[in-house]
Amino acid sequence: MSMDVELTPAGPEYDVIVVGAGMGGIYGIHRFRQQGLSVIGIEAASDVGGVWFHNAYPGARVDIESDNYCYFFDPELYQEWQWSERYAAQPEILRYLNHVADKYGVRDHIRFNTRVESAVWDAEANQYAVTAEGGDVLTSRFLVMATGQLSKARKPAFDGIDDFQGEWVQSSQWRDVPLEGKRVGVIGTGSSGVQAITVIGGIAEQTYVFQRTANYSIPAQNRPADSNRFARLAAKVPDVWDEIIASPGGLILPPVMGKASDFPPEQRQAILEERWAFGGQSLLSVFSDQGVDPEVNEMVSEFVRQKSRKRIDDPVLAEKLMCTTYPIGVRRICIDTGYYERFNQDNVHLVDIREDPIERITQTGIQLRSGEHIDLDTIVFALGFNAFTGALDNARVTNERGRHPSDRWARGPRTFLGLTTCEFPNLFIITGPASPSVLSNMNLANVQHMDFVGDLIAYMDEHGYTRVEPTKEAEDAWTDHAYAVAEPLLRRAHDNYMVHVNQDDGTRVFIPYAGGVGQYVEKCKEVVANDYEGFSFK
Ligand code: FAD
Ligand code: N01
Repeated sequence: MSMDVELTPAGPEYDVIVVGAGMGGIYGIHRFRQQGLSVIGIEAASDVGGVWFHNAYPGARVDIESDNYCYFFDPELYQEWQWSERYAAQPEILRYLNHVADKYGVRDHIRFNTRVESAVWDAEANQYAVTAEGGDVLTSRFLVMATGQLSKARKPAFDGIDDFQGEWVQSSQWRDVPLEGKRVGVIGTGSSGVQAITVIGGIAEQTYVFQRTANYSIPAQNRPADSNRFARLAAKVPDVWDEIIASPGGLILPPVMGKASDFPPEQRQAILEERWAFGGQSLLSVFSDQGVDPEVNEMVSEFVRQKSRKRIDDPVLAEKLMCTTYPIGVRRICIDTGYYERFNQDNVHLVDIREDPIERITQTGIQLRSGEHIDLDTIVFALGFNAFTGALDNARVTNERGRHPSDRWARGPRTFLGLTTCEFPNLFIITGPASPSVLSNMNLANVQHMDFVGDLIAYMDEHGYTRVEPTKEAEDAWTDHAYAVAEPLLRRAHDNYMVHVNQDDGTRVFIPYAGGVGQYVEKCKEVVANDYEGFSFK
């Protein structure tokens, strides 16, 4: 097959088309090429990086330690890139991803500035016909959707937005907008908002934070990277990979301590203090029962609130910033580098839009329901994503019956291993629903999925198979298992982008796989060891 990336209307044939050139796509293209497959990547953006290309808002950085959130497949790569900070910021991560793309010659195999508009399975030819923006059609035996679970931004849909005469921007599609000396409004206080506000609050003349739901935010305890730790990890890269891939979240964290009731109150407090000092995600898994027992969870939540209140000078304001509407860990926790302290500045203002909602955007700012008007030069929307299905739906993957994957998912996603779904042969949805996905280190999640797909294609080629899809039994069993694992979790009971709610009867489906990375990887290994049990081949 031709490796020529110049496309003709008829389209050359590829073994694999990889849609998306984020962390997953970059690795997938390299991995598949390494095993001798012909591959083309198609990316809507002008360059590699995915999330780290698009989310270039001030303050964007990782929420897990950078020496875990990177590639381990080549020890030389690991050893030659020393992160400057414990939690690297977006520009450094984007530089790293560019470095990886260059080192492995990935960029030459990507068609940039090209959005996939549809991908239709041709059952007779056993191939996908992928229509790119502009009308070019490319065909491939396998379709790998590395389009990201958090890549389709939730659009701002406020009345009057078109009237605004200042500039507005979405955190997830960042472009430079005037901030210095300006009155800036930020709407949204999830991880993106918290990070952006922390930095914008130090740049803008006035910053207005429009908060609908207060979240928990924990200091990252960011600092320059520890060179001794780096040397230790770099000396044993494959072992570190083995360790993180067997862990619950796909990263090195202090261990879960057991049930809270195993410890007397003063020891519990001491453990929590230790975790606070460690920082970041570590407070989410202190006690084994904090995700299922409301009382234990409230003890951890209140510990975090007490610590957070002390960061804010004004006690009334502090209460408004405290999360009291859901238990800690139910949503992905915000990890910050000075968020609450920004509110101690006279020029950073909290606007509680739960109390006084946004009525409309005007020519000159934001009008609240009470009639109050806030004059603004710039508005930043950090409203989150149409997670899991947003980007997949946009690419209009279509089977021979004219259906799209999420047509089958009206009552919650149904997949085998969060990677494949019935009726869609040769389609792989990377870090998809019912895989650890957004609950884990997503670099690892991407790499593990791409390796699984690469091995599966090699197995098919060895056996002369041209078509693979999961059996209905395997999909049902995996979906049931994923639902059962999530059943006792507090997080299933609270609305957020990880929960699918059936409107007719209120049943709730927790979308990512909550059994942990280690358990998930064991299941994948078992499937492979049993000759890809759960898949049907032709
Ligand atoms: P993405 O990086 O989302 O890449 C998908 C690519 O597909 C994009 O470039 C997009 O343009 C392209 N694309 C989509 N649709 C099409 C189409 N139809 N045609 C062509 N191209 C298309 N995870 C962590 O584990 N730790 C973190 O610290 C962390 N921080 C994050 C910070 C932010 C601001 C965000 C938004 C997410 C963060 N995540 C984090 C989650 C993040 O999604 C993953 O870590 C990871 O970067 C995802 O990589 P990906 O390759 O799967 O997808
Ligand atoms: O999105 P979110 P995010 N009017 O959905 C508010 C990853 N990530 O981009 O809670 C007013 O969490 C909404 O309010 P409410 C990480 O996985 C990681 O921040 O619905 N407000 C909420 O405050 C994360 O989980 C990092 O009441 C509206 C906010 O917008 C995921 O990405 C950094 C509104 C959305 O929060 C998503 O995070 C960034 C409306 N109409 C992202 N609509 C790291 O730290 C929505 N909101 C690594």
